Amino acid sequence: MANAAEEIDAVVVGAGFSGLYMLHKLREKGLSVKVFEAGAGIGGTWYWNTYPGARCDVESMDYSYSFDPELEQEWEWTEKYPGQPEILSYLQHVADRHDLRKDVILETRVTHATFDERTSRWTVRTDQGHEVSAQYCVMATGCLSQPKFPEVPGLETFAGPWYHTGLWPKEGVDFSGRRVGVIGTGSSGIQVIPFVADEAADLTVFQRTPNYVLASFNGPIDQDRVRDTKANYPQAREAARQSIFGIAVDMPTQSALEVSDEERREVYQRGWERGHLNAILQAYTDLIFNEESNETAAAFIRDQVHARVNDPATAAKLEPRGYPYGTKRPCLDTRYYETFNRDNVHLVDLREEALVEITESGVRTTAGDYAFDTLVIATGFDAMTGAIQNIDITGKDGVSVRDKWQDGPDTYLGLALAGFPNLFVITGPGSPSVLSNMIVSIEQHVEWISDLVGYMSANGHSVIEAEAAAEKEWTEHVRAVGDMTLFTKADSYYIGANVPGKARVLMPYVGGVAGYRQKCEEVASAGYAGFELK
Ligand code: NA7
Repeated sequence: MANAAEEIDAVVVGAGFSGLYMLHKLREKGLSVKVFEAGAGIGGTWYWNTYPGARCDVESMDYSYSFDPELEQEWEWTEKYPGQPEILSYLQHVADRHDLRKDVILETRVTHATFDERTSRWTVRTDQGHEVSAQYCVMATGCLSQPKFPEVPGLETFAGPWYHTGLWPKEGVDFSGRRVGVIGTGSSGIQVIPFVADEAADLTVFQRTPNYVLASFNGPIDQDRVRDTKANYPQAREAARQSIFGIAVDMPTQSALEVSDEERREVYQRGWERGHLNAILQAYTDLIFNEESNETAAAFIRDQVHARVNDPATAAKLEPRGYPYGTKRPCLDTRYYETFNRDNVHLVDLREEALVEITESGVRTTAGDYAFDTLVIATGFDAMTGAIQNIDITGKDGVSVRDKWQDGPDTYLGLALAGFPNLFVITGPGSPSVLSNMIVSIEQHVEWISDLVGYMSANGHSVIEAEAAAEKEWTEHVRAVGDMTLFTKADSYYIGANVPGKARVLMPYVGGVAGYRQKCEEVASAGYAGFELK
């Protein structure tokens, strides 16, 4: 308890991929660092999301740190797409290998971070009574870490157990013989549903928006791919850094409308069989810019739903419609659509009958009552800003991040906020973040921040703050680039549409990982242009 105002160099909030690497890099710079982590273990997303079927939708060979060449050679992934237990063991291995755990304080939630203008230091307080004074404060709080619940009333009145996918009990859940309701069909829902269906007596899925779900073709990892990648890891990493989404793919040269229907179908079929999140989305230059082009891919995916679901009426409900493909996070599945061919699985379309409330015995929609023993809440997260705004962060002149972000999360490069000196956000709004391979973006941010810290000490600076004009210009650029795409056409968490009252603004930067990295490098080589250093 209570290390009253202990003085250290840096506080890092969160011990997932970003917090652990930030700790490692700041230590290398000779800083004293403390990491506060709310979970009882390290791992962030991969600590919390332990529901059956939890899996990353970026391939194993691409979803790992690049900073430790020996580690990337030694570590053996077993499947094409890494499952949650494997990613968590990887992170635990990294923490042990780099002796990171000794500076991580678990089961401790940061509640307040307050900038003291007199000393130019952050006072950070936790729910366990810590009070730490630090020169730097880094929010490594994750983009999808603040769980969101259905907005309808009554969850607390439900008599049976209920589980949010993002807060899954570590001891697991036994669904056998139970009548189960699952609310939500984003990645978490579509991953957990086949596993619940295997065990439950009866499963009802409540779907509000049907997703574009691609088959993952997951399985044992291809050893040729492993050998090739390991033989060329530096080049493979560099190709990822110089890509749009942080995953190297062959870049298209044609519009979807420039080719014949037959050729396009063959290309989409090959993309489909590749079992990859971006294989279809990046098959043509304009799928994310032009609705007519996008519709060609959307229609192809709809056909796949009908090929996999036996009952045409159920398939019609599962067909993704009403928004362009790729503008909400598409999903990769294992057995999702086929699960609806089981006799014990039912689908409720919430666009036909809206959710009204959760009752003591189950779920009420405008069409009637459904009785359940157990509920699974797969309704996602208050993405990108939720975890940061959950902390009382107060900068200069007593202004809080919550106040500042009321009309949308303005940042400079998604890394820094005017009015909040020496505070950094890893993969924050205004950076590629959730629209990229998170590990590639995390490494870039962490390295940029640690280089900056090195630059400051080498040049005798102790305070850095984003200039308001630079922040405004960057935020306008982020929105302008977003407006050139179809991303604003869907009610997605990318634009805050999944949280009532949240500003409707496209939060991730869609200008691409490579261009963004170049901008950050230019800013740094110009002596941190757009920042004021003291
Ligand atoms: P997502 O992708 O935000 O999905 C949440 C799902 O829950 C989605 O189908 C939502 O429907 C649904 N939802 C949310 N609120 C409600 C209410 N009130 N009523 C009914 N349905 C609701 O979160 P996930 O956890 O699945 O995935 C998050 C990310 O993790 C994913 O993108 C990957 O990057 C990994 P909606 O679409 O909003 O109509």
